[in-house]
Order: sequence, then structure tokens, then C-alpha cells
Amino acid sequence: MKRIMITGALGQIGTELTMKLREIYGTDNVLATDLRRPEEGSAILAGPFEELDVTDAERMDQIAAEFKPDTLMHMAALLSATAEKNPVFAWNLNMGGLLNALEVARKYQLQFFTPSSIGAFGPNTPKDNTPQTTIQRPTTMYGVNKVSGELLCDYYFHRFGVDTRGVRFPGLISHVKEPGGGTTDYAVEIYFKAVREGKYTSYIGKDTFMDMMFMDDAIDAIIKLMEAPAENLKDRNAFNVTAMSIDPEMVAASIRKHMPDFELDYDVDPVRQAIAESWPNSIDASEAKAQWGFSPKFDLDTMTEEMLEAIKKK
Ligand code: AKB
Repeated sequence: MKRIMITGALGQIGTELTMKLREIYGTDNVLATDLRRPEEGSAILAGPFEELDVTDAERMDQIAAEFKPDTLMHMAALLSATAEKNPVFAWNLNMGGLLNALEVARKYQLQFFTPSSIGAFGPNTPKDNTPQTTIQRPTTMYGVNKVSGELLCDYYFHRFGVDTRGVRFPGLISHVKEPGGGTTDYAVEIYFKAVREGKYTSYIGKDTFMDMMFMDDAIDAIIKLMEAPAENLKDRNAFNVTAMSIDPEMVAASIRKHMPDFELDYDVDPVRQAIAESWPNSIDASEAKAQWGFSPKFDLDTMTEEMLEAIKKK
């Protein structure tokens, strides 16, 4: 039975990851940590929880020493648009937090997961069907952090034998916890606005394609990769994963199959648009499929159905 410590457990991925891992491995075997304690009554407090600022190496070490996990999942990070507003803070949080987490994994010999992102690519990366190994010269602080993080995780594997594993996530779409500060967030907001107001104004322009994936598939991918036999893995970190390449018009067309009157218009945000244009249109996930059986279940239309139904029930 696994015993898992999670940082950033109240974030967009962390929230659902914590619940799923507790379902599989038992509530008491999954420790959620985050900067602040959630409100009383939050489902996360049904199991162990500790307050943790990931830049505080001593506290992270102390929590790990007490909980005695065999796995550390480091999810705490600032996303692309927020990182661009405060790049120095982003560097300190994203890189400082990661280094502290890797050190804890090294000291206590923990299996380790942290996500990278399509943000690790840049404007001179091949745009379509982007291979896993290719040019990476990102032009955002978030992207710089993600490439550095991929390299650092590989370094800890080769140099210290830490069992580091990671994927490059596309935009993740969920109705449980809304994301904050990302470039791909429009693809979540559009569903909430569709249900609540019947219309959405997109800050990302028409014909801007980015990869996306439904959160259930993202959580399954993490679990599958972490359970994959080490001998099957030629790579460790930075696996491309994706379920679809879409633009705002495609999401709107999918929503209109259920809500024919849904209206989409545009008020493009130049900062997030520039970030989106520096990322690939579509990435190639064939290595993840071949090495550990990555197989997303949701396409755009099945995801739209789930999103609209779940948001209507809220
Ligand atoms: C963001 O938009 O910053 C994230 C990501 C793709 O890493 N959702």
C-alpha cells in the first residue's frame, strides 16, 4: 500500500488528485498539504492535512519525517499568466519549491512526481504534432521554470537514483476546482459562463489552438505513470500527454450541441494571447502511450457533456 504526501493539494489538480488517491490507497495514507488550511467542512479535511509553504525546506522535511511517505507528489506551482506578473516570485516558488521537494525525496528515498507543461515549449518549437524531444526555448518565466524542472528531475534520477516521474500537461479542464492564473483557463471558464449566463467573452482569440485534457484523464495519467514498472520506462520525466487540440470556436460548437443559443465573442488579452501563441498547436503523446499505456478516455464532446451536466447540478 502506498503512502503519499502531496504539496499544493488545494490547487486545480491537487484537489481531485488527493480525493482519488485517498479512494485508491486509503484516506489515512494520503497527506494533503497546502499554504493555507481549507475552510472547515472541506472534503480535503476528511483526511490528514498540514499547512506547508513549499519554500520552507525545514518544514517540508519535518512533515515528511513525521508522516513517513513512500511517495511525494509536488503539485504546488504558480501558473503561466500569474508567473508573468511576478517573475522573481515565480522563480523562487516554482524552482525553490521543486528543489526542496526533490531534496526531501532524495533524503527519504521517495518516489517522486511533479508536472511539467506544454508551457515548456517556445515559439521556435515545431507547432504541430510537437515531438517529446525537440527544441525548447520558452519565452515565459513559467516555461523557463518548467524546462529547468524537467532537467532537475532527470538530474535527481541519474545522479541520486531518485525515482522521479513526470508529464507535460496540456490545459486541464475540470468542474470541481477552477484554475487560477493559467493561459488555458478560458476552456474551463467557458463552460461555467455557458451554464450561468449563456454567453462567454474569450480572452484567447479565434483559431488559437492549444492542447487540452479532462481532469479525470489527467489524474488517471498520474496514477498510471507512477504505477508503471520502471523497466518499461525509457524516459522518466517530460512525457507529452494530451487528449485534444482545440480553439474557442470548437468548444463553443460543442457547447451548442446542448445549448443552441450559446454566444461566444472575443476580447483578446494580449499577454495571455502571446503566451498561447508561443505554445504548440498540438503535441504528440505517442511515447506516453507506448511506454506506460497512456490512454485518455474523454474527447471534446464527451468532456462537454460531463462539464455542462456537473455545472448545472452545482
Ligand atoms: C497554464 O495555462 O499556465 C497551465 C498550463 C498549460 O501549464 N494550464
